[in-house]
Amino acid sequence: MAALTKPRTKTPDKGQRILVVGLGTSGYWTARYMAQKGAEVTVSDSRPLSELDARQISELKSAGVILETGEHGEETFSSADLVVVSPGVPLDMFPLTEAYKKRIPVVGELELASRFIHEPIIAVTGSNGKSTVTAFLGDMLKKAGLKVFVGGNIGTPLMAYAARMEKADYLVAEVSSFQLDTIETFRPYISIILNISPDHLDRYRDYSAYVASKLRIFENQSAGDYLILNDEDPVLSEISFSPQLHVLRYGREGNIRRNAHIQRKTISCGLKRGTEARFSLDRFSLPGVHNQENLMAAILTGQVLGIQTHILQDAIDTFQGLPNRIEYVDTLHDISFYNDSKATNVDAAARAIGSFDGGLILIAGGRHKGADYAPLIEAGRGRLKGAVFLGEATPLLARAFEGVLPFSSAEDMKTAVQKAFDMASKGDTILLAPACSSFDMFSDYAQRGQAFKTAVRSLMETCDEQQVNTVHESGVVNG
Ligand code: UMA
Ligand code: ADP
Repeated sequence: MAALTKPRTKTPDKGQRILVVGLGTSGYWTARYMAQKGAEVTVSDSRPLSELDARQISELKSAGVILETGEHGEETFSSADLVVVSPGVPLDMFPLTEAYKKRIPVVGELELASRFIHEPIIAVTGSNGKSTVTAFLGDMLKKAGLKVFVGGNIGTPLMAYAARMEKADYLVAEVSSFQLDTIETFRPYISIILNISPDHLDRYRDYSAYVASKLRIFENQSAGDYLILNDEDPVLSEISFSPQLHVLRYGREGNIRRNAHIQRKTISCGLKRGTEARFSLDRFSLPGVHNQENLMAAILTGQVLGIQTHILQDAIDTFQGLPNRIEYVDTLHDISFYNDSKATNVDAAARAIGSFDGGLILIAGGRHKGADYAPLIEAGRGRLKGAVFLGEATPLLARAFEGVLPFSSAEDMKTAVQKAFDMASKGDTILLAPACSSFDMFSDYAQRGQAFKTAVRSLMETCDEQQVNTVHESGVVNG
């Protein structure tokens, strides 16, 4: 990946030529706000005009924004004073490389937005669990009577908050590695790193480059700021930090340096030794140990903000989770269906598998992201009894599962659900946990999750009692 130029970027002056690369939601809000601020804004998107949002195009044109569509022009990049890239734009893409050569500052939407935001930011990163924790924090802060903006990678860019001149008490921002690649001064009040495991290896040079990107979340934090991290994560537990930073650590097992741990369905959590409060997990509705880990990060955040223990407990008791994350769909003839379409990497899918006791049929596959599938087999020992693969990653998954357990492949989601059902017996669970991105067959993970739910519904309409009696018993994963 090309190195980013480091000269400090100024916030826009009147007439400053700002090039916004990509017209998704990040690009739209950036172009809109920068034009409003008096900059000369150009938006460049590689997609043809016909594929872009007509309403946004007309609004931006009225605001004087120049549009370049269908390709990125070299001259457009080399004549800008500042280039603002959308997170999905690869940083080694031509002609962005020409901007680096000319030492034109290149930043991302998150970086630029944060320069206009004066309220404290709680930033959540990690390979998995970001959206769940971000949404939980949003609910928790609202329960505490605080005004909160919830955005970033979860959906609404921080630039929208800046442009709309909102005034929240806190911003809760889900932050991706793509966004962290293009920060310079972004400084959260509280940073949370939930875990780091292989992901996006199709974009990064190697795993260490991806890890380095995640760790940038705290690079500008200093005295008075907080970093909350998962102390059981092999990467995170080994890092040393500036003594000015308040570092709070959590893990399932308790130890002397951890501020939070779990014991018999109770989380014990405190900013200082001897001040721990206890939180019951009896009414926490999210499945899996990983969600209990997520909760520790969120409770520590609540304690930093001084939120009362009974409000934190209420947030735990009432949070319903997000769709497409080990979401219960339905049960047909005593066979349950769960949708974890958001398990777009191997660790998330392995954690989903590990959340069930046994009798599990896995539906996995999609666009391969470069990771090894062996952890799925490890998590599946004693749990998985079969699998159905679909999408581009099918041959790679088949190679990994060969000789380990029965599997088949499917052309589409409807067939995958039918084949999984054919493998299942009463009491079993069918779990969609793809371990891959969805972009080979769907527009995103949500559409893939919807396709799964639709396939389950259609199976329910067509299936009769007869079918379930004909299914055979398969063995569980062995060896
Ligand atoms: N484009 C170009 N040139 C390129 C590549 C893309 O012009 O070389 C254009 C595309 O044609 C498209 C636009 O860029 O029109 C899309 O930009 P984008 O992909 O950055 O999309 P946004 O709509 O701005 O969404 C981004 C995040 N997308 C990505 O990181 C890929 C959204 O996260 C995020 O919600 C949003 O900003 C608000 O912050 C999505 C995501 O998949 C959900 N994130 C990844 C993940 O969670 O794993 C990191
Ligand atoms: P992200 O925004 O990081 O993608 P989500 O909350 O959307 O995170 O969850 C994505 C996937 O990761 C889901 O399959 C979910 O079940 C799983 N997951 C959630 N928390 C964790 C965690 N702490 N460790 C591993 N997987 C997790």
